[in-house]
Amino acid sequence: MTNRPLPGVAAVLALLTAAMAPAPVAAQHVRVAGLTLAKPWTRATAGKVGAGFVAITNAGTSPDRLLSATSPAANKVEIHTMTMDGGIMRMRPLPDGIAVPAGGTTSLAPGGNHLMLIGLKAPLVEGTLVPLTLNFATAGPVKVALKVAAAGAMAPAPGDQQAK
Ligand SMILES: [Cu+2]
Repeated sequence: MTNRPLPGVAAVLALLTAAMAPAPVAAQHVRVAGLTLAKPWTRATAGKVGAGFVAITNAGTSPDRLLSATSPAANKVEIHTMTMDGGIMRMRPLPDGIAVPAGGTTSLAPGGNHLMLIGLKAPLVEGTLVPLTLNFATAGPVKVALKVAAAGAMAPAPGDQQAK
């Protein structure tokens, strides 16, 4: 037995997944260059700022790094971390991005690291999809779509938990 991934199988699966996707931005689970981006989601808001979440798993043997992100739905997207400052949770940008270690998973989730969508051009409506491009040092740009959950949700909608 070997732990090495089978590139041929992964490529075929990626093609099948792409062929079955109903629209380019509808993918809920994206695999590219050894990275799997699972359950990209955000929350409904009528405000100008939103938070984006996704779990990034690196099945490869080399580390990668999420450097930046962009979305046509926002003026800019920052990568943020949450820190405790005198008992108060504060968030601050991570200008160097976030490491995605080889064989590891980097989770962007409520209460921790997240994507900050700043200057939303329209309200985020529950059930819709927000296009987003994640820029990785090695994998390059990866397009995902953030599924909009209810306002204040702490997890993606239940139906998305099984998304593959
Ligand atoms: Cu933030």
